[in-house]
Amino acid sequence: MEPKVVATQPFPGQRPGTSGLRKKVRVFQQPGYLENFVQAIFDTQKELTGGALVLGGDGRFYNRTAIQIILRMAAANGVAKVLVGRGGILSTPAASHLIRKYGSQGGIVLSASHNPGGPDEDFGIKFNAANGGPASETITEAIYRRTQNLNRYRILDAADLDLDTLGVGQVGKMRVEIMDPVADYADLMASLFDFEAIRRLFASGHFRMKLDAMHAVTGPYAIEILENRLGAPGGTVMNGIPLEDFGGGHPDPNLAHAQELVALCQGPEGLDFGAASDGDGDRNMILGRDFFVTPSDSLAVLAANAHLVPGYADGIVGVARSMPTSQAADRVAKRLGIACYETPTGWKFFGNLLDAGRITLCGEESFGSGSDHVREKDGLWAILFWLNLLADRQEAVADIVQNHWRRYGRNFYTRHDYEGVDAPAAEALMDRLRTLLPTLPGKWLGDFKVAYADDFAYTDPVDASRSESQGIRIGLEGDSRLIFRLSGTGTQGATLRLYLESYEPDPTRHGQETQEALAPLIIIANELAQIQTRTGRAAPDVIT
Ligand code: VG1
Ligand code: CO
Repeated sequence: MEPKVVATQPFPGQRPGTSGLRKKVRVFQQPGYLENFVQAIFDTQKELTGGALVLGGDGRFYNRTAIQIILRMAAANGVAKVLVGRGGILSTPAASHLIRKYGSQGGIVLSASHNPGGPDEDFGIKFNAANGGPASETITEAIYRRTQNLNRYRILDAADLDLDTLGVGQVGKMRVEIMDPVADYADLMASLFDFEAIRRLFASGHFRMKLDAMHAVTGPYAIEILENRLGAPGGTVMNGIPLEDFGGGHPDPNLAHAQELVALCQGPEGLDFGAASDGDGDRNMILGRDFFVTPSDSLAVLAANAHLVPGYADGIVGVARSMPTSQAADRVAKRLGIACYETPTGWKFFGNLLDAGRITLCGEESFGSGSDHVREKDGLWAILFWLNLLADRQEAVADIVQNHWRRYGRNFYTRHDYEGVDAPAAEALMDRLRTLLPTLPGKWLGDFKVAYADDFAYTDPVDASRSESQGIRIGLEGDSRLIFRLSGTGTQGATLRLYLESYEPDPTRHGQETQEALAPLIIIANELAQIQTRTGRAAPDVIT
């Protein structure tokens, strides 16, 4: 069977964003659109020729079609072996683990993460490198440049492969292994956490939890680990069957989109622990009874308690957080005497720090946390980490966090998202803020004096690569911050993200409601950026 060479033309706009290329399904369905991007991966990532590739996705609409296309293209481009999750399913963290465990030269993960799925919704594709992590900006730029001058792609004329039966198959000369998507990942989790203690917690009968898999990829992983291996009662995992349209929902684990779970955690009869994960299984939300743990606090609590978990019993070497993530973790790092890094938004910026052994834990305010066990954020890992802490400390979620605040102070934190904003208006808002920056230091904004103001730029301490324009950062005296960024994952218009943080050392003031505590900063930020006049929005679409 000879590879076919198909003539094609470049499509504009195939530059990967914060996490891969994300577009409407209809865009991906245009003849050649997916093919061009995949060919650009093969053209630039030469080690895939003759090498091994991991392939899978979050099960959303178009996942199976895309996998068949990529298999035929991989064969035509000389890939020797592809490892595919059964049914085309692989969570993002599981894909990262498989790349590392089997020493493959990279992986292709099909997902638009927390964006909705279905024929009129979103699809996405991202390339992960041999370390298991999202491709660096150097790689994504090379892929993008290649998409701009591509005039042919290679594909094999082969029949569809059965993706649902475990075992070894062939596409042309290429070997394809259909693997259990869960087993290796579940073993990895068992090697990190105290499964005995968690099993006892479930067996005690005093502990009630639910995990909302949001009809996304985490379902099979959570059922195997929580219900089969840890003995949690059947039904602990809700919405556990992956659906192509996520049941019509928005697989985004936050207070706005996981309302059923939130309700189950409320009131005197509320669950002790609630957790949720996103489309591709790399995000997590943590809830206690009547209590929401902000992802920034979660990272800080995990760092402060890591020694209680077998996989981290020897301590952690350092932590990193994305720039907009609250500074709660910094305080823990300081107390532990370990390094703390501030990186641009997106997991790809943690890869070098993890590879170089400079950090053990890292996280983002956007419901992401993870460690050096893989090179992606990992939703179920974070949930198991919390379960391990609950089993060990025998305290409620709220008590663990409130005790943490008493020890370290509380970083009040919120993010306001203005979605689907007119893109030029959003750009203009950011441009104007950029020109204001030099005038801000020393100035008073309401009752706050500006300590520093910059357009965040990052020099990777390992390879010295430079990333500019990663968000407007305004630091106020007393450790408060206002941050403005445009999303790099949306598929419609622009999304303006406003991140607000203030620090409160006084325990008698830790009980305030977050939006109230941050109200003065919210007003200042809105006035400074002229959000209402420039976007036409009186209020954010989503508050987390
Ligand atoms: C968002 C989050 C970012 C996260 C990214 C991918 O990006 O803010 O922290 O890494 O999504 O997460 P942006 O550019 O829209 O702000 V996932 O779970 O969607 O792969
Ligand atoms: Co995700």
